[in-house]
Amino acid sequence: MQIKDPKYLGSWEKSLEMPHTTLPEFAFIGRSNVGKSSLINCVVERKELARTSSKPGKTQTLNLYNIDGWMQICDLPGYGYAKVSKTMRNKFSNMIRYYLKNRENLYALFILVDLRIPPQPMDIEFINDCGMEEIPLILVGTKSDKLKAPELESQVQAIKDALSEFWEELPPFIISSSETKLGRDEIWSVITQSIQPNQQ
Ligand SMILES: Nc1nc2c(ncn2[C@@H]2O[C@H](COP(=O)(O)OP(=O)(O)O)[C@@H](O)[C@H]2O)c(=O)[nH]1
Ligand SMILES: [Mg+2]
Repeated sequence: MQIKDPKYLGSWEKSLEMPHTTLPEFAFIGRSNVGKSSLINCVVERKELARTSSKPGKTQTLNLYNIDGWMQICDLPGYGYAKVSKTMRNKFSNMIRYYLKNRENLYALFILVDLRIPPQPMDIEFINDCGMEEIPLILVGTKSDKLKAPELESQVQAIKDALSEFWEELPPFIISSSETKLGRDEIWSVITQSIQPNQQ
């Protein structure tokens, strides 16, 4: 995918106030520090479109990007960062829940999980909740460059095992790295396929 002109449209605290559009939108979410900003930058091939930060929990808004006029990316706040107060966490989850339930042009949600650590209950819970809500989702394992092949395989399996209690058929799983660009093409093919399922 050639990206010509990705644009940051702005940040919103309420999804209701986000600009309405019929352009297909794809959202990205994960725990703080999972590598979400890095992955979005990797996907759109820009170094600093989504700001990467070493300070977890900084992103507290819904950030919107228009990609070459044909689709949008929504960068959702990281869920469950421990150093944010409980009220803030609730506010985040309400904001996220509202967006996911009401954004009419949302095509699919990419849920990022860190491959370096064992499956986190918070991630599993969030993934299961989205499943209950029937939100089309794609799991993306991040930072795969940090693992050797056997470790990678067992981590992916551990995540799948943790989910299989709940899921009859698991959602698609993409292994990614913003360092090596692994998974980038697969993410684009999921996006284009979900916009035009009958093409190719
Ligand atoms: N090795 C490696 N580090 C990564 C990767 N993606 C992100 N990181 C690092 O993980 C930290 C958090 O990344 P960031 O994109 O800001 O995470 P966010 O909080 O989810 O937006 C930063 O120090 C990144 O450099 C990756 O694919 N490989
Ligand atoms: Mg970020």
